[in-house]
Amino acid sequence: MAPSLSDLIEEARLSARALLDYGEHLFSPAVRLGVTGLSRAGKTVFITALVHGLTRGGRFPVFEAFDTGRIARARLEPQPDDGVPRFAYESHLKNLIEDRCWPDSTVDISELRLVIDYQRQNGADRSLTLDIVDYPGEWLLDLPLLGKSYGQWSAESLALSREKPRVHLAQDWHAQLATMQAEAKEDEQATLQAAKLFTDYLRACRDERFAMSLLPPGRFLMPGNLAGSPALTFAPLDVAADGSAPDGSLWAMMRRRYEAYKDVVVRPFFRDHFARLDRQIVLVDALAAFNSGPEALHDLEAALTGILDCFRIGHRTLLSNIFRPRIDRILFAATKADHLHHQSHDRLEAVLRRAVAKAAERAEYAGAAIDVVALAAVRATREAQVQRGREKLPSILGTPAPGETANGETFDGETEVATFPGDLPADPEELFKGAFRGLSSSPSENADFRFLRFRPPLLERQGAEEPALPHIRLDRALQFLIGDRLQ
Ligand SMILES: Nc1nc2c(ncn2[C@@H]2O[C@H](COP(=O)(O)OP(=O)(O)OP(=O)(O)O)[C@@H](O)[C@H]2O)c(=O)[nH]1
Ligand SMILES: [Mg+2]
Repeated sequence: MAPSLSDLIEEARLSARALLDYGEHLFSPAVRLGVTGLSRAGKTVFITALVHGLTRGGRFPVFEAFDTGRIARARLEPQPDDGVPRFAYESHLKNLIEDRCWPDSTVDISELRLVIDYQRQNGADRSLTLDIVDYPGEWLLDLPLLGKSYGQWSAESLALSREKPRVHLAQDWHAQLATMQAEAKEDEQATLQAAKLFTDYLRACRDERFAMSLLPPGRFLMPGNLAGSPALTFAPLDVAADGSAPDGSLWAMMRRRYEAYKDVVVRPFFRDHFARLDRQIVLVDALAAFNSGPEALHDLEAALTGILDCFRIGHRTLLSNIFRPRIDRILFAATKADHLHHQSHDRLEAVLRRAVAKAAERAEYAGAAIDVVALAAVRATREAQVQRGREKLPSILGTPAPGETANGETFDGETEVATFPGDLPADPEELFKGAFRGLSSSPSENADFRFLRFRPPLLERQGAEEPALPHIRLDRALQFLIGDRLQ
């Protein structure tokens, strides 16, 4: 297909930006690390723990440059991108350490600059600038829309909404859809109604019981300052994927707005943020999918495939040799591993590896190295063996957040309890075959997994020193993401 004028302009902008970044990097080595994941995956906690560990001296035995003492210090510098909010590190850290509560949900992109002074293996002193960019995974899942027409997107969205368990949640929207004539005259009120019912359906899919992951367009559930604008007021119609819309029709209006969404939301994100990343970590809350049931796990798998495809999208949609998407390392991390006994940590990793396996082959082909890890950026639990009858069960100890309930008991946020969250199977295939029960199909007492939300850990202070935050495998993530840049 011949490139359109807008593709060419887009490419020229990208090339100019890439050259500018390249010029800056010539003089001081830099890495732009993207941290993404769907809502509540653990992005804010991950970045806070990572920055705290590097600047205040965490325990990172597997992060070689740190462990061997070659890192002299790491310090925060002013956030360099004038149009992007600074990551509110200090207030997130206060939440975790002083208040012992988790930081609030963040809906926008934010950025933080960390400079690491280190000694090269040959003895020379150097500094590495690490720009950390926190952005919603929902924005990433929008990138595939760039390659889809309104008709294709409508057909795919409708097909997905007719699968279980989505079809039950889509009833109201489907009923309204059946009353709309795509070729009739454009109608603002019908479109508003359709967009509202479609958004309600997406929101219901995201609910904890169903924990669906694949819900584009991402801004429908996090509209920010675009709420109510035409670019966010459209919905799928039951039209032929390759059909043509009559002028002035409802169909033409929906299609125009879908294209506006790509122009106003998706392209700027691709150009200003995604295309500038060097490394990427994708955080995944696999436990939320286990909690919900087999359909949520399959949906997560589809979302991860969609995410990995994004890392190849530049190769297909951009033309020049000057600019290439630069991401050369992608780490998939299952977060909140502290909810499981350590015997299950490798198993959690195996589930994630299985979920990204097929898509990973394709991305590796496109030039990026991929790895998988199960981690807890902040470890909120300890381990214990609990006697139940004759059996000793490997359990975890933690302080459930106030209001959490288990076996009819509601916790006050002060008492520590031992729980048995459930074991993951040795063979991940068992989960993918659907051999487990979750909240989407059973009452909570029959679900195979039960994860309580714990408060952040109580830390012991020694003198005025700020205590290190305990973690699980955060150092392995660091080694993969930046270890090679500190050689
Ligand atoms: N136990 C434990 N819980 C965690 C950890 N990381 C995140 N959580 C839990 O997951 C929730 C979401 O974490 P955030 O870091 O706010 O997630 P996010 O991806 O930034 O979420 P949004 O800003 O809403 O997109 C927290 O409120 C905690 O309950 C962890 O390492 N251990
Ligand atoms: Mg956040």
